Amino acid sequence: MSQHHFGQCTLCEAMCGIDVETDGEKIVSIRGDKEDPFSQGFICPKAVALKDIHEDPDRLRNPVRRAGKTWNEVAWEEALGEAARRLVAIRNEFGPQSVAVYLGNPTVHSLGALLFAPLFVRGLRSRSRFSATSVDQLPHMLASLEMFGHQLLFPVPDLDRTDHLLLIGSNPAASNGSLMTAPGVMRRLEKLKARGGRLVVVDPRRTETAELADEHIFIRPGTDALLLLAMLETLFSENRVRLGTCEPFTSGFEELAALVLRFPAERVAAPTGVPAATIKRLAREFASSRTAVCHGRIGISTQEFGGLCAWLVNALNIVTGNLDVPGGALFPRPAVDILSGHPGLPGPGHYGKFRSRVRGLPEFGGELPAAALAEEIETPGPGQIRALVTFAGNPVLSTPNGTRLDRALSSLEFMLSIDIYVNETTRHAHLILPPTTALERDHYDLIFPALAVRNTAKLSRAVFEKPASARHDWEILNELTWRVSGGGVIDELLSRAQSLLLSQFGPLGLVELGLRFGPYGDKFIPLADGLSLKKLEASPHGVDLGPLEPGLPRRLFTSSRRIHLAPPLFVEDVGRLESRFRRGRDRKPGSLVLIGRRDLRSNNSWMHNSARLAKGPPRVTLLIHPLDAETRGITSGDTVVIRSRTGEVRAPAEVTDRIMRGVVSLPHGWGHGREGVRLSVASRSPGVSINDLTDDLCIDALTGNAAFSGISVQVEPETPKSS
Ligand SMILES: Nc1nc2c(c(=O)[nH]1)N[C@H]1C(S)=C(S)[C@@H](COP(=O)(O)OP(=O)(O)OC[C@H]3O[C@@H](n4cnc5c(=O)[nH]c(N)nc54)[C@H](O)[C@@H]3O)O[C@H]1N2
Ligand SMILES: Nc1nc2c(c(=O)[nH]1)N[C@H]1C(S)=C(S)[C@@H](COP(=O)(O)OP(=O)(O)OC[C@H]3O[C@@H](n4cnc5c(=O)[nH]c(N)nc54)[C@H](O)[C@@H]3O)O[C@H]1N2
Ligand code: SF4
Ligand SMILES: [Mo]
Repeated sequence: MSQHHFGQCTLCEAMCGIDVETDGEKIVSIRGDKEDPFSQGFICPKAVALKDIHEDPDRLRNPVRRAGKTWNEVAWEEALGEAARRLVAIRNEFGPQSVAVYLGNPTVHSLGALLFAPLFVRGLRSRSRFSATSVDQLPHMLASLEMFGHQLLFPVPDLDRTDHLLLIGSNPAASNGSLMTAPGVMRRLEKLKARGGRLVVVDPRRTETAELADEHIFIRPGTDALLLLAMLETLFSENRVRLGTCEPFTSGFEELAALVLRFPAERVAAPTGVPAATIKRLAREFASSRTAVCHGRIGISTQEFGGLCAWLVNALNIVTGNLDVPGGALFPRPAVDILSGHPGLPGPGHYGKFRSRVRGLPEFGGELPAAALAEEIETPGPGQIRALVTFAGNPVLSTPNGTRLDRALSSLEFMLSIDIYVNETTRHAHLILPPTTALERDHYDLIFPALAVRNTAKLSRAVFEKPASARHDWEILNELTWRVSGGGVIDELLSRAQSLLLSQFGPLGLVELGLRFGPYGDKFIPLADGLSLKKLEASPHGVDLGPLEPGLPRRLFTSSRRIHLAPPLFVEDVGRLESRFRRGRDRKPGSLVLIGRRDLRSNNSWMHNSARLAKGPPRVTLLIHPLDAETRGITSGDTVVIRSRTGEVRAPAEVTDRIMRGVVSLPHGWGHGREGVRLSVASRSPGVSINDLTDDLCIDALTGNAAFSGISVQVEPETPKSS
C-alpha cells in the first residue's frame, strides 16, 4: 500500500513543499505538494533527485577509515572514539588553534546540524573556525550587523506586492532565489510583470532571469558599488530621497548624502560599462515607482567590494522610503525566532575581534575567512593548523584556489569528515562519519523562514525511519562534543550532562520550545490558542502566517534603536574603492574577466552523482563573447585553455552574446576528475573546477569574503588554428 508523506525539500533556500509517495521502503514518486500554502505545488528538478541521494550506492552508510588509497568500514563506537582521541591529542600537543573546523552549506539545511554543530565547535575551543559563510553571504551579514544591529536581520524583498524589482547579481531562474526564500520564484516574477510591475536585472551575463526582465543591464564585474553610489548620487542631487516611515529612527543621512556626491554617474560610467544616462534613469525609475525594492546576491557579495555593495543595496531601499513598507523590503517574523537570543542560537554577531594568524584577516561571528584556510595549514609556527574537521563541506571545490587547499589538506596530521561521500575534499580524511540524509530525518526550518517573502511554518517528519546502524548528524556531533570538550574532570562531566540532556530533548524538542515561546506560540498557557508541534503535526502541508508586516523600530538590534545608514566601517571602505578605480584595473593586456554561474540541475558541488540531474549536454563550458572569441580564433565547441595566477583548466568554449564583452563564465562545483573521488556518476562527466582559477588572495579586504567575480584570466584555444 502506498503512502504519502508531506514535507519540505531542504536542498536549497526555497523551502518547497514535497509529496513523497512510498511503498514500503521504496520511493514511488516525489512531487510538489499542491496544498502547501507557500509553494503551491512548485518544485524544481532537484527535489526528485532526493530519491537518488537516498538510494545512491556511492553514499556512505557506515564510518570508514582510510588506509592509503583504500577505505575500510569501522564500527561507530570505534570511529567516534578514535576521531575524538586524535583531535584531543593534537590539541594537547600543539594548542587549541591547531584543530580547525569547516562547516559547509548543507549545515544550514539540517535542523540537527544547525543546533548541534555550534556546540561541537565550541567544544573544540579553537579560533580556527571556517565555513561557507565567507564564500557566500558574509558581506550581507556584516551590513545587517552594522546597519540593523544583528547579523541575521535581513530585509527581504516583498516579492508578491512590489511594483519594481531591481535584481543585482542574482539569478533566481537557476538558483531559485537566495536571501529571499520564495518557492516558485519565477512564477512570482511573472505575476509581478502581469500586475504591471517592472523587473530590472543588472548582471554581466544576460541570464535566464534577465530574459524575463523588462530590462537587462550589462555591468563590468566587481563594479556594482560604483553603480549603486552613482544611483544614490542622482537621487540625492535631484532631491528624490525620502526616508518615509523610517525617518524618526534613521541616522547617518547627512553623511551618506555627503559621501555619494563624489560619485556622479558620469564618473562611474567608464569603469562600470553602464552609460551615465542609464544609471540616472535607473535611479529615477526606482525612486518614482509607488513601491520598489533592490535585491543583490552572490554576484555582489562574492567580489572585491562585497561589503560595500550589501550596504549600498540596503541604503538604496532606505532612502527611497522602501524599507519596512509593503512592496519594499521587510523583516520576516518567523514562528521560531532565531533572533530571539535563545541560548544555542546565534547572537547579534561581531566583527574584527581577532585576526587570522598569517594574513591578519578579520574574524566575523568568531569565524575566519575560508580563503585563509590553506595558508593557515601550510605556514609553520605556533597556531599552525594540523587537524581539520569538515562538516558537510567541500572546500576543495568551493573555496578560492582549491588546488592549493587540496595540496594543503594532504599535509594534515589528522582530518575528520562528517559527510556522505568520498569526494574531492573528504578523500583526504583519515576518517569519514556519514550521517543520515534528508528523507531519514525530521525537519523544521530555523533559518529560511527568517528570509522568506511570507511568514509560514511547517514540520517535516522523516519519510523513512533511519536504519538501526545509522546516526543522525546531531547524534554524531553530540557524541563528539562531550568527547572533545573536557578541559578537566568537572568540564567533562558538565559537558556529558549537557549532552545527555540535549539528546533527551532532541532537535524537535528544542523547536517545540522555540515555537511555543515564539511570536505565534501559546507560551505554554493552558487552553491558549497558539502554535506548537502538535498543531503543526495536524497541518502536514504547513501553516500560512500571512504576508510580511512592518516591524520597525521594534525589530532593530542596534543599541541606539536606530538604523545606521552610514556605518563608519563602510564609509571608510569607500576610500579603498576609489583608489582601486583611480589606479585602474591592473590587468594584463588581452586578459578577460572570469565570473561564475549556477545551473538549475546542480547544487554547488555535490549533486552531480544523480544520473537524472547529470544527464544532458555538458554544462561546464566557458561562455565567451563572439568578439573575444574571434580575436583569439575560438569557435563554439573548441577546447580552450583558461589560465590565471593560480592555475589552468581546459573546457569547451560556448560563444554567445549573452555574456558581456571582456567577460567569460564557468560554473562552479565541478572538477570531479581528481584521483580517489568515489562518485561513479559524477566522475563520468567530471568537468573542471572554476576554483582552480579563483584566487585565495583576491578577497573583499573589508569582510574577508572570497572575491570569485572579477578574476583576471587568459584564454586561448588548446590547439591554435592555422591560418
Ligand atoms: N567560484 C565559486 N565558488 C563558489 C560559489 C560561487 O558562486 N562561485 N558559491 C559559494 C557558495 S554560495 C557556497 S554556499 C559554497 C558551498 O560550499 P561548501 O558548503 O563547501 O560545499 P557544497 O558543495 O555545498 O558541499 C556540500 C558537502 O556536504 C555533503 N553533504 C550533503 N548532504 C549532507 C548532509 O546531509 N550531511 C552532511 N554531513 N554532509 C552532507 C556533500 O557530500 C558535500 O561534501 O560554495 C561557494 N563556492
Ligand atoms: N540550482 C542551484 N540552485 C542553487 C545553488 C546551486 O548551486 N544550484 N546554490 C545555492 C546557494 S548556496 C546560493 S548562495 C544561491 C545563490 O543564488 P544567486 O545569487 O541567485 O546565484 P547565481 O545564480 O550564482 O547568480 C549570481 C549572478 O551574479 C552574476 N554576477 C557575477 N559577477 C557579478 C558582478 O560582479 N556584478 C553583478 N551585478 N553580477 C554578477 C552572475 O552572472 C549570476 O547571474 O543559490 C542557491 N541555489
Ligand atoms: S527550488 Fe528545488 S531544490 Fe530548492 S527547495 Fe524547491 S524543490 Fe528543493
Ligand atoms: Mo551559498
